[in-house]
Amino acid sequence: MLDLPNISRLDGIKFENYKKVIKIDHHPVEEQFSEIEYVREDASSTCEMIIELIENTNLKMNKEIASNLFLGVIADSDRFLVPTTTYKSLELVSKLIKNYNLDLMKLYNKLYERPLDEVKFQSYITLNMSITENGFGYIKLTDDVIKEYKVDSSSASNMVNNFNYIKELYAWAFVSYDQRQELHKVNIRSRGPIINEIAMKYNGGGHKYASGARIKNIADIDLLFKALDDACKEYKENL
Ligand SMILES: [Mn+2]
Repeated sequence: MLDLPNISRLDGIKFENYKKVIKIDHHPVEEQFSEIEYVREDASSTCEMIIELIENTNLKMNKEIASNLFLGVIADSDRFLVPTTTYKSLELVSKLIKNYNLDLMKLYNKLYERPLDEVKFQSYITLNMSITENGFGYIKLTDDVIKEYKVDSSSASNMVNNFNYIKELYAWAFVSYDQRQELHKVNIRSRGPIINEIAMKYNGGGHKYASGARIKNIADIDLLFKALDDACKEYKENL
């Protein structure tokens, strides 16, 4: 299990089907769910931990593995924008690029190319997001809108990082409905207020500035928004 602080955030596979589980993660510890847990909160990405692990053991590395780990570091550290980024993160990646002659252009194209519909959907969010006077931005994305822009509900989650460094925003949350699991998925980001403690109260959690929550009862969404808005207010007052 990679990059996962609690089982409730696991998607797609059944945990019970596996005899042995190893967790490698860089989120603040929330629960222990496997025999071996290797967690380092100071790592900017989970893949950075794996690169180091391979370097210090006789585990194998080749160009394909190096390429995938490179993509993992870039995606998970949000291009080295997360506050846990250090010279070490860049050094580990730098060695991969050198030793395996990675074609960055090709890899970035693979990671960042996206359909025009998704870009239009991002514009829709920008135009329709509500922003409070305390600097909290939020939007509830309905199935109709998601259908209209021909994206899926996970596209909304992927887009949340693109709203960083907006002057009027300290924290922002996007909500979409997950039909399969019958719950509302909330993706939250911040560039000031601590949000993971708030998200943990709503079946979620994550990093200080990047968290998620899963909500069954629709009334809880407004309670979560209120708590996030209060956190923005407090942050703004102490700037
Ligand atoms: Mn991560």
